[in-house]
Amino acid sequence: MATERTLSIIKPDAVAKNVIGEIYARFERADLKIVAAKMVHLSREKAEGFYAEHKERPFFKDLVEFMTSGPVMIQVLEGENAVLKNRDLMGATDPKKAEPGTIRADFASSIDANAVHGSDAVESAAREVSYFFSSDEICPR
Ligand code: RTP
Ligand code: MG
Repeated sequence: MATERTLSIIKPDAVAKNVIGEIYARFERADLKIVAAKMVHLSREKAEGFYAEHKERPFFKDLVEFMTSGPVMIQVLEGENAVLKNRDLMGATDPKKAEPGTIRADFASSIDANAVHGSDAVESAAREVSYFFSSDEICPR
């Protein structure tokens, strides 16, 4: 297995619930290292650009509205198989369908307010990491 990087976002609902540390602890327990992090209140333009692949979907407007409703915590996770490992920790998009013990099962309240984002492939991870971080903001260790 290869060392990978993936982009993770703790969404406004989970930041508002004050569970950043609890979610970080899950990353650490799974041997994912946080190699970059920033808290940001996304602008509409930045959120629309991030979710551009979904711009024709019926939920796009609500998604952008939600992602700009409060600050988010954005991090780059590094480790073996990081992309899939983070998706497993997150659980299904709809928290009602998420496995018990996953981040979304434990902290999300709806398919919109679903606590976290994680890149879905190595290719999208590279694009998403560079969308938010310059190379000098990433600290491999
Ligand atoms: P994410 O990109 O946020 O990690 O979530 P995901 O891969 O599990 O889901 P994706 O299909 O990429 O959708 C992005 C976000 O859009 C919202 N969504 N709403 N109402 C709906 O049917 C619906 N479908 C997706 C979710 O908040 C999802 O996280
Ligand atoms: Mg996605």
